[in-house]
Amino acid sequence: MKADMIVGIQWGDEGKGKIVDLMAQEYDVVCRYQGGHNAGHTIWVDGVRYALHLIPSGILNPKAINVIGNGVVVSPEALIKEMEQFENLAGRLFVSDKAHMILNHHILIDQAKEKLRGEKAIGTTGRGIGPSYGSKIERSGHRLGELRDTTKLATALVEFYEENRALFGALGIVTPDFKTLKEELDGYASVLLPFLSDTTHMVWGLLDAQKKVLLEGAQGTMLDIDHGTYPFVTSSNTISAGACVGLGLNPKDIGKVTGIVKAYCTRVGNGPFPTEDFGNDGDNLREKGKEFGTSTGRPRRCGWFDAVACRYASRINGCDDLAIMKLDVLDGFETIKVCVAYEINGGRVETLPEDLENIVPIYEELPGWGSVVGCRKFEELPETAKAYIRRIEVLTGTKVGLISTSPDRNDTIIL
Ligand code: 2SA
Ligand code: MG
Repeated sequence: MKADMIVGIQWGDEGKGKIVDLMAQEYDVVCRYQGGHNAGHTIWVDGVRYALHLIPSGILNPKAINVIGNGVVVSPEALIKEMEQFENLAGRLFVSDKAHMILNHHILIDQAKEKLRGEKAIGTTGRGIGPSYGSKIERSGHRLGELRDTTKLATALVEFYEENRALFGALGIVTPDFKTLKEELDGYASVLLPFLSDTTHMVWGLLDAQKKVLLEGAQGTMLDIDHGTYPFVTSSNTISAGACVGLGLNPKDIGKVTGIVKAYCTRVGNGPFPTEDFGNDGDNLREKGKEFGTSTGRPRRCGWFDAVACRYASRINGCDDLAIMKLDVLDGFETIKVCVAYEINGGRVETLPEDLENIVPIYEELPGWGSVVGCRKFEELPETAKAYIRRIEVLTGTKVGLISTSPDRNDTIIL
């Protein structure tokens, strides 16, 4: 069996939560492969609110197995807090013992560095994501499996704090004493050790046993550490290829890839955003789309659909189709703009350049519509909304497989 995947196409917050929640009902296994608790979505089930940051969405399907792969950076504290929302996790949640930990100093360094960057701040979520991945790449990180020997781990950490005393001192980070550190790690170990396992062999086994596996991407393509708008990116490979590395799969294990896009664009944090609208349209999109971050509550920057960036993202992820989210947010706009190319130094460019800073989007204007709220069949959409969808398919070279017409799970058009 091959694993299917959903991946963010823009700058995160595309509405992956609704799709994964919808799809998780049909899958036996749901896996996360990158990012950490910088991701986040809220799911309502029978009037109860669940906030998910690290635990895959399959947790709301009582029959599904959930895997946090080696490519995820795990804050033991955040994971434990999230686990407290659920009962009977044994046998339903498995966490790779190779996943790197986000420890206190990573969070403090993340926040201190952002302050030092001043106007050049990336606008991180302040959750220690970058410093934890940094330690991993630099080979000084600590994996969850090390919680099996907390004396050894606490000793290594005290040594590490000592070695970096000058730097940490300048950042106002206090060296914890061995006893406090060991107690903290013992607390993590007592909850998490039963959930640690070799998730790579486990997922292979599940695929071989013909189980349906869903891979759940976090953030979006334009935030990819290699292929996004560096340095204004997150510290992981958010594109589909990241799933191979972050779970121990090979490219042949991957089946259908669905790219999730909003019918317009948003971005939270700093960095280039060609189609950002600073006027009324941007404000309208933010109000109507309730565009405020789930993890940090920050207002999102808003603008029009960028078909150039989407075509690039679709190619790099190998998208079989696109799911267009929040089409209803475009209700009531007289005209809807789509970016079809960029103007760079007076010339027209139709591919994504390395530097997105000094470009002017070239728009095509399409007629708007009254309302698409609650449409559940393509035929029910106003003609101008159908034309918008068809135009996106042509411009991005990717077919649209799903359209969301309200936050309700059922207000979804499957094509
Ligand atoms: P970090 O904290 O190091 O990852 O921040 C680096 C940049 O990445 C951005 N970032 C995000 N942008 C949008 N959504 C994010 N998470 C979603 C949420 C979850 C999702 O709803 O919170 O869609 O999967 C997210 N995470 C990181 C951040 O703003 C910085 O620009
Ligand atoms: Mg989100």
